[in-house]
Amino acid sequence: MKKTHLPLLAAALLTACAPTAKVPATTAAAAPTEAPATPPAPVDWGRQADEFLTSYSAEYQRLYTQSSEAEWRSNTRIVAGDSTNAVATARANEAMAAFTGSADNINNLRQLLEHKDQLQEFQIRQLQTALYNAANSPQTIADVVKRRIKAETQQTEKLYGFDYKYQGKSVTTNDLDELLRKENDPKKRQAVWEASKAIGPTLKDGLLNLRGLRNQTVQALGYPDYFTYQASDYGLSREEMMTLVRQINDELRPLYRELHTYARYELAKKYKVKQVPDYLPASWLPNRWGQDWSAMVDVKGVNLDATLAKKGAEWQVQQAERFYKSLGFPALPPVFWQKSSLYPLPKNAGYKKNNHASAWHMDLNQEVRSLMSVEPNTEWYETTHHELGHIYYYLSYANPEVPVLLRAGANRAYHEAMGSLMGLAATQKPFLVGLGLQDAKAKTDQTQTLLKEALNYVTFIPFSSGVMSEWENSFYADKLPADQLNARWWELVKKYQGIVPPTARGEQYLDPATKTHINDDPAQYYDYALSYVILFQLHDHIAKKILKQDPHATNYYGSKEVGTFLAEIMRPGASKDWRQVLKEKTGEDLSARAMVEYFQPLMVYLKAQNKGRKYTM
Ligand code: X8Z
Ligand code: ZN
Repeated sequence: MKKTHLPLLAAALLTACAPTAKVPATTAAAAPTEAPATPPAPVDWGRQADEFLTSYSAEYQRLYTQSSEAEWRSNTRIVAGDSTNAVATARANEAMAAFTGSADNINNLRQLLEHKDQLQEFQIRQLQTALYNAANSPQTIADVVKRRIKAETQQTEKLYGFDYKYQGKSVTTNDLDELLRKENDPKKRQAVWEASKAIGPTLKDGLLNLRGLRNQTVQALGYPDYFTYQASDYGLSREEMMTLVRQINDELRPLYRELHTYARYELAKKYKVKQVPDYLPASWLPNRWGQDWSAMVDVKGVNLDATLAKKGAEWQVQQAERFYKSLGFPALPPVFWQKSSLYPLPKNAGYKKNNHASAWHMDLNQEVRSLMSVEPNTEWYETTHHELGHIYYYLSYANPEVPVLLRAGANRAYHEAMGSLMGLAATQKPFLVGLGLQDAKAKTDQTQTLLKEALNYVTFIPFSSGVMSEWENSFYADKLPADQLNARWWELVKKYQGIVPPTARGEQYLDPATKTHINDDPAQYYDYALSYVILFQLHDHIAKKILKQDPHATNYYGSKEVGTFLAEIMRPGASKDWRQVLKEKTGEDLSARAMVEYFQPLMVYLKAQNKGRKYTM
């Protein structure tokens, strides 16, 4: 989850743009008998827009900051049975909704946008953003918006207040993830996997309620459903977005098919199962949703986990900052270190916090924080780089050139791509050797390294562009019936990931809801699929054109040129068209070409490994 778009809403009537202030030039013209009247000045729409935006943005930023503060508390201090934070958060979000969704603001925005021909592009962009924000909180249906806000706050509390149990003891999601990476006994693995899904049913009523409220909210401003609303942020229709993610999935499918076959046989061997299953049991994979299988493979001569364990959790965050600094980015502001919540809570804390990593732009200016539960291992090492990508994106566009309303990524996927790119770069051998994190003399097998990467990045695509996007599209746009939620999920998991549950999962479960985004980052998961595609496009360009290195073996560390390249993408925020940014910076349109090319050498190896094996997808 990224906290870039908080619900936007609120209500100041901006006199400069009140309808009365916009007297069309022609209506005041008739006074023929009077002494020579000075001709009425035509309305200066550019100036009207400026005045409106100045006043709107100031109030927006103020309310956004209050909402962030309240949300931060709601996500970092979840006390069972205590509704103090929930009440305060609902209040702050309602205030914001009352402003961004006010009838006056909507009218003013629409009126100004009727005069696009007289406005500048960056004004139009801001007005459109404000109108997009209004659609999440239209005050014409204030009671629905209020109920949505309350329901979202309650869902967050349930989601992150849940007490996971394994073998009778309370465990964290970090504990469950670690067990899924390391446990070798298939029976125990199944129990761990089932423990990780126990939260699902507790979220069902809330999620169904939220579907209705989210759809109803955006319908008031003419969006047919919430999925369409989210896709429109890219300038795409729902159909166009689905076509795009299906195409990405198709392009990676041949490689995924090889990985799937390989994994079935290798894992059957590992778990000493004689009959190789046609579909992978979900509990065999080292991740709760089968979205990242990289822990399956250890590359000889590389043991990043062991290296990181020795360094400790704090070192990882500091190291990620050092990497960004080496490219020319500034040190993180002191407030980041003072106010972030970076590590797991002590067992006896007496409260819980959001267990999923996020980055927060508290005031749309220089106050940034991250919420993580960092432990020293490869997964958190990458996640730390990912979150700092968001943070440096925030800091980059929070500059006087970028108005508050355009302080966002070129699109949401760019925001996700930056830090993931740095995470990839920070695991490549020349980088690790350069920093003394890997023995320069150790021979490492390049194919195994590439396999491990594919098990991370390629396996993610059918999950993100397939399962998650298709399920949310069904859920919000196709009004998936309430008694088919889990059946649809597993139908998609089988079709796209080739994975099946270890035992039947009826409608008494709600496995999609175990993915935090389904609850609190709704109808946007394709952002991550697109971000991987963009990430490989950027990486390809950086490796070949800037560093003149093999994309499989780069070392970005210390390259100011790489830093400049990335900063130039981040600094303008959302003030440029995202397609144009990609074209200008890489010479390419959005495409999986670079990602497919990167993993192409693996195809030969996997085909050889899989020779004589049965393919099932
Ligand atoms: O949710 C995230 C980030 C949010 S800022 C940690 N990610 C996706 C996930 O965990 O499912 C990063 C990649 C995929
Ligand atoms: Zn993110």
